[in-house]
Amino acid sequence: MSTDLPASPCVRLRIHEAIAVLTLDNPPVNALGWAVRDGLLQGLRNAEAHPAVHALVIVGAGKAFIAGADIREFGQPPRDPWLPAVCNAIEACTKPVVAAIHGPALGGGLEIALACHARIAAPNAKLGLPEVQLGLLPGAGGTQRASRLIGAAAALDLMLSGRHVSAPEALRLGLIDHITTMAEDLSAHMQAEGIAWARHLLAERTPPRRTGEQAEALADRAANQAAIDAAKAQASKARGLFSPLQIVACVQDALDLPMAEGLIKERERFAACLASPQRAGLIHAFFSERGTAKVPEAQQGTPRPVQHVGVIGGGTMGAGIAVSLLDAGLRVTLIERDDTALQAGLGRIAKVYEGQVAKGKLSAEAQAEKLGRLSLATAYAALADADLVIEAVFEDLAVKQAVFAQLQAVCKPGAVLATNTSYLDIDAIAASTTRPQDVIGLHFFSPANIMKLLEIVVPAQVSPDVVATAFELAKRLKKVPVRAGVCDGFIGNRILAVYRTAADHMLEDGASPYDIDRMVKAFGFPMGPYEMSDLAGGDIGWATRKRRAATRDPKARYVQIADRLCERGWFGQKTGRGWYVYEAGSRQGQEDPEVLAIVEAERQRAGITPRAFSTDELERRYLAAMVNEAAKVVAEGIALRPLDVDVTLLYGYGFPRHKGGPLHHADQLGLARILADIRTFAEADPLFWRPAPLLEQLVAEGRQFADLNKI
Ligand code: T1G
Ligand code: NAD
Repeated sequence: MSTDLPASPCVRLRIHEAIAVLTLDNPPVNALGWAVRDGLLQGLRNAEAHPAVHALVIVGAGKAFIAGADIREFGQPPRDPWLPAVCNAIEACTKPVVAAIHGPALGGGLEIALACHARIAAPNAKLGLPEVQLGLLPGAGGTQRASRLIGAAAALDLMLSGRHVSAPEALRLGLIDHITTMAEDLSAHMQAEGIAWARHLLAERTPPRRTGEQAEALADRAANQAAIDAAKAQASKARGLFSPLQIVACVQDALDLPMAEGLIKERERFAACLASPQRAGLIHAFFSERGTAKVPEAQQGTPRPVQHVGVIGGGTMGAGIAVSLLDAGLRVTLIERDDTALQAGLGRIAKVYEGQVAKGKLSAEAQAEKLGRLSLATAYAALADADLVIEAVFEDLAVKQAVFAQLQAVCKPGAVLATNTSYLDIDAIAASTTRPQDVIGLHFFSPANIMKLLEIVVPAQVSPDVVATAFELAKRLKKVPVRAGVCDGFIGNRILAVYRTAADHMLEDGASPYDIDRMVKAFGFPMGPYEMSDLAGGDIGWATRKRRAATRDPKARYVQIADRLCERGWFGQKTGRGWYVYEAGSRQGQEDPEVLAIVEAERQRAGITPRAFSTDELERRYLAAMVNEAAKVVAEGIALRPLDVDVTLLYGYGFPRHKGGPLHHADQLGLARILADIRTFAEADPLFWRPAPLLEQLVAEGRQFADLNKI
């Protein structure tokens, strides 16, 4: 027999024969927004005071336990009750409280569970403290309770990696006490399992076991201190990230201080993280990467079924794309020009899996299963029943149009025809076929089986179904999709070309390529433009510059330094030298005085007297060029919103995630300052530094790029 007690919009309270069940119901992930916190605290108080209640169970409705604090509330004025107060009330409850977990129990969600006196989980549970990924730390007692329950090493691993652990690992760690069976309606199932576990505790007369009072895991002081010292050393290397070191300091407190004091210190450090611009940048990245898939065509179109995918060209990209498709469980047919090239393509694919097996990341059975779904052919007829084909042949319009001519002849009606071109005009490729409505751009990034970004390039005549199919495919490949319009270089490569040109201008005007790379790395990128060129191969950029020579504005400044290196065959890592010199087999480049000599000679040829650049000026010019071109890309609709540019640079070009992307960062710096910089730089080069009208408009109206990010 069960009785309902007064509840709140997001929290139901029902008594089942002496066991009170608090069900959190705040779709989609039961985030702990104000109403949930308030309802939970009220419910807890009501149940604790109710004479017929002997124990409590907390469970989530729907597919999740609790995915944490409501991230949308950060940066808003805080409202009582605060989550720490709710957790402390649960822990202090005089009656046993059981957390019955299914699906995600993350951040504040796991902190709620840690404050409970017992935790049981379904086999699909995912537990974690991922706050570091948002520039925060577990600020509702998580740093103190997790350390006391599982020890410093395990707690630090969870909090510094932000990874989600499975139920079996959580049991091994001591995060949970029991794993239940699986069921269709897991919320109802976990309610029943929770009630059973509470009855078991009552039968055992087990008093509430308060995590904050646990001491065993921290008993071995030396071992815990060693773990903290190791984590501190690691966190100090985290390229300027703020919250990791705060997390380590909290765990040190857990080892040194009584619980109450540790909680106070945790709150102080949480507030410091909250105030850090890194929090805003990382939360912007969190919601932006979830926003890029919200495109008009996703509403208008219906994805077509995709099971069999053809890949034309088994080179660097074709092979990586094939691996990505096989990893997603799809059937793949690889087409190459001839058997030799086909075997080379197969070799590239097989090499990826051999590497994974060798590292123990893939079993031989799984390797065989994936390769079992791969077919090879030189005849396009093999694609007659393909649902989708991705072309990744040489970057030459005529070669690609010839491929599409063959595809339109053999592929079934409704098959999606995609190109992986980096720069070419996809409208021209589509127009060369009789089925332009089926042609789309799927621009993967190298290595295609690793890089998460996928630019989905939407030509003029494509049908919404085909765009919807592309976004559905991106989800299956676990890629972060960004919708892009057709232009030279789409979103990412177009903006890259401009900030790279700004770097070349600074280089010719007196800056060292090595200082520029150092500045870019200090800013937070994994590498600078010249290191990046050496990694990707200077010959690719050279081919692009040659292709563009015919249409380049004769009035535009053109720096020839890179051409001088390419004329010498100095393409970078693949030739042992480029902007840097590479010892055989090493990817670590050494600065090259011969390159500096070539630069100096080019300055003389161009009649330029070199001048000094401060690191600040290098950074301001590099960023201003990026933001100015990005504003043009948004204004032209090549990118739907500024967040699409941010996600593209974050996932495809190494823009530091804690800065949120170039346009979020520009808002943080102040658009007026950036526009003023551009106008200053334009005095010497008005053509390159023509301010983007959108940037001028936003500054004039006192608005930001963020105002254009309506999802
Ligand atoms: N707050 C607000 N919205 C959230 C949310 C959250 N915590 N988690 C998810 N959403 C939204 C998301 O934006 C999307 O919305 C929808 O839910 C589905 O999410 C005090 C400080 C849980 C593993 O970091 O990792 O607690 O786009 O598309 O792939 O110490 O969401 O549909 O409008 O990602 O199935 C810590 C964040 C918070 C977990 C589900 N918690 N979430 O993945 O769906 S900080 C987190 C996730 C904290 C305390 C601290 C994932 C997921 P929309 P989704 P999914
Ligand atoms: P690649 O030279 O490594 O591979 C191209 C492959 O296509 C070769 O194996 C070649 O044999 C094959 N091929 C050529 N013509 C063919 C035809 N008619 N039929 C079947 N196969 C044919 O080149 P890549 O680096 O893989 O680039 C492929 C495409 O991907 C290009 O459009 C390029 O711009 C684009 N892309 C490259 C990168 C990158 O970083 N390399 C990144 C994104 C996109």
